[in-house]
Formats: sequence, C-alpha cells, structure tokens
Amino acid sequence: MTDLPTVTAFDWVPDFAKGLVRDLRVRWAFEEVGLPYATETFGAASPRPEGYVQWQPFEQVPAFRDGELELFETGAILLYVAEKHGSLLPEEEQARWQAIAWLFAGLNSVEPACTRYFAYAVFNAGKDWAAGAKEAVEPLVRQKLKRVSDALGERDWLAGEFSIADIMMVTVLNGLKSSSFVAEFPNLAAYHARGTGRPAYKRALDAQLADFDGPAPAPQGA
Ligand SMILES: N[C@@H](CCC(=O)N[C@@H](CS)C(=O)NCC(=O)O)C(=O)O
Repeated sequence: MTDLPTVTAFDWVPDFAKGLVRDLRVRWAFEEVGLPYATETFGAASPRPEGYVQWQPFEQVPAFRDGELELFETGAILLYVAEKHGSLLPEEEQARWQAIAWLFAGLNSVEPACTRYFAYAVFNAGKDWAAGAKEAVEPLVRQKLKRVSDALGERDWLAGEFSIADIMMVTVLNGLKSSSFVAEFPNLAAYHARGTGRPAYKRALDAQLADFDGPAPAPQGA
C-alpha cells in the first residue's frame, strides 16, 4: 500500500495493444503536472483482484485512488487531476468548457468509431465476418476525423492551450495506429505527433511499457 495516487494497469498485453491501454492517459496527466504516482498491476486475462469490481464496476483498467478517494473512467480521472492540481485546463471560462467538451467528444464522439475499427481490423482480424464490418465502419471513422480536423484547423491544441482534452484525443487517435486514417488529415497527423512528442507523453509510455513485466497468459487449451 502506498500514499501516492495509484492507477491500475496491466502487467502484460499482446504487442498490438502496446500504447493503447487507457491507463496511459492518467500516467500522461501525472507526468504533465510533474507529480509521482504508483501503479497496481495485474494480468489482463487474469481474474481481477478481490473486490476490484467495487472499485471499477466493469473490471477494467484504469481505476484510480488518491487517499480516500476512488474513481474510475479515464475522463473523470483526467478531470480530477486537472481540478486537483489547477493545471491542464484553461482558466478562461469559454476555453475551459471547450476543453471539457472536447474531452467528452474524444470519449463519446470519436473513440467509439475508432474502437469499432480496431475490433474489426485488429482484434478480430481473420474472422470471417470482420472484413465486411471493417469496410462498413471506415467511412464513419473518416467522417469523425474530418470533423476533428476541421475544428482543430491551424491551432496547436483543441482548446487553445494544451489540456486534458488533448490527452484524451491524442490517445484516442492512438487506437488507429494500425491504419493510415490519421495521415489522411495533415493537421491531425501533426497534432498527433505534437502530442506524442511531448516529453511527458514519452515518460508515461515508457513507464507503461516497463510495467509489462508479467507472464504472457498460457495458450488456451494448454
Ligand atoms: N471507458 C473506460 C474504458 C476502459 C477500458 O476499455 N479498459 C480496457 C483497457 S484499455 C480494459 O480494461 N479491457 C479489459 C476488459 O475489458 O476486461 C475508460 O475510459 O476508463
């Protein structure tokens, strides 16, 4: 047990999932504000620690604890970190709410299309129904990216200054890493590179990769 804010994470994932596990968002926020955090890890395919469902109702990662306070959902955790540390959200009211709107847009308007694409193109690749489903979702992914690209325009960040909205959107776009969708929109590709080029992002990713020190699950049927 530690006094540090704590994030749950996996101790092993297959290569295709590296850089995609959502505790990266929380790690990145802590790296941006320059504060230490701890991780509690377990196997993605293992039974969850006892009582975990009371902490994270869907038994997913990340869950988050800071002292007595327990939270789940990356959007809520990012808002908590920003509010608690008075950072990663603009001060000015319109820009602040714009950032919060984009945080939700990342989660609710863009991520579902990206997740579906990933499910068809990567996770279920090879299944007889997946190719058709992948083709069917591609226009939706393009439409969402075009809308983000148009709204972003020539700005560096979604709400003017770097914020939790960008932590969300950049990591949502990570979910398309197996495709070339983002490259179709040069300002979005530059935005994604700007986000993933931040030293705090690199530290967060390195820390996540270093936590993948657990055993790969035994092959099914073994
Ligand atoms: N909406 C949740 C999604 C969390 C989520 O999908 N976590 C994935 C890892 S990135 C997970 O734990 N998957 C394993 C499972 O569902 O059992 C959030 O943003 O926190």
